[in-house]
Amino acid sequence: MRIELLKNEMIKSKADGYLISNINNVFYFTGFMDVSDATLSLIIPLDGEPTLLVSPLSYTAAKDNALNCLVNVISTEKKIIDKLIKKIKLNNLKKIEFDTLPTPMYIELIKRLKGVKITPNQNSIWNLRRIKDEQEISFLRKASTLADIGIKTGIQAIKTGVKEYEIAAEAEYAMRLHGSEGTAFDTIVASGPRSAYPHGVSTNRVISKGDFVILDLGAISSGYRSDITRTIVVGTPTQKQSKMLELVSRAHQKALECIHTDINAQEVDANAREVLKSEGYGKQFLHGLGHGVGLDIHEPPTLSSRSEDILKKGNVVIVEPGIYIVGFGGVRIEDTVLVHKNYGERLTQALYYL
Ligand SMILES: [Mn+2]
Repeated sequence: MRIELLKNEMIKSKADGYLISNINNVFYFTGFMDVSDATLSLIIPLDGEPTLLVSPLSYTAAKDNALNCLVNVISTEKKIIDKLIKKIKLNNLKKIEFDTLPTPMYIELIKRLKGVKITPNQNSIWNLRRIKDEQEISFLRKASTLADIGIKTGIQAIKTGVKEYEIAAEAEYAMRLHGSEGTAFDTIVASGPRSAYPHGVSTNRVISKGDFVILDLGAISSGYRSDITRTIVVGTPTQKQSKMLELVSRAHQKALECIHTDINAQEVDANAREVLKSEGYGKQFLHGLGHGVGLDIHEPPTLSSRSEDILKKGNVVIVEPGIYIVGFGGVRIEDTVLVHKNYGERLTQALYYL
């Protein structure tokens, strides 16, 4: 079914073949997930059966799990290229599109396939992947529930004297215990002045009274990723801290209220940004409002001031406004959100303040 939809995209761009090397794309079209550093290739001729080329170590798993394609075992990268060239010639393909290719492979293909046009076209696949179907939405719901468990557990572990990585460990363990296939990305526990780093990772810094603590994490379910951030203050917040928390939650709420089908992503960003700007914190909101999520943690559509995307029913996006003050600290509130016709539904549901 998904392969047929990709073939429709190929017809639109006048391609007669599509070459996939990204493991998440292979999973999307065949249901087979290879290891993250796998060299593999799925070739889809417009007329003809798709063939998946995998390494000997992945062969049995691919045979058992890959649907809608033949599976061939290929022992080296050189042999993948030889086999691809054979298939391309056999099917007489003249315009092949691809998602991504290792540079040596691309150069080799160009060199040996004179007269064949080989061009990147990721949009064909993103046009499909950016709209989630019912099954994908159920996996994203599960991943979001697991992230809620992680955030609650992590927040309970926050107290003075504890190290950031200990909080990350507790949160990750809880998600794993409830069935997460891993973490959606490296868990961030950024405390004190480090909370002003938007990508703060987790260090051995010891939590102390008065710290902001940003906890940003995600889970994986059936390959699909979730993302949530909560910020807390250890002890009683100062007036400035309370103000920052309140503003960011208002910006977050504002974004959720305006999300619906056919709104420009740019407008959602602008609405949330305006809340922070109006109180003098516009410059401290360092990044875009958010991005799509699914098998990858960053996908289209993008919610930012430069985005040309338009939201559609079935998009799943991250909404993550924040304020970052160098040397002082930061606040971010983030949820994974499903776009409906008339509203945005929070799939991650932990309370803003716990
Ligand atoms: Mn996040």
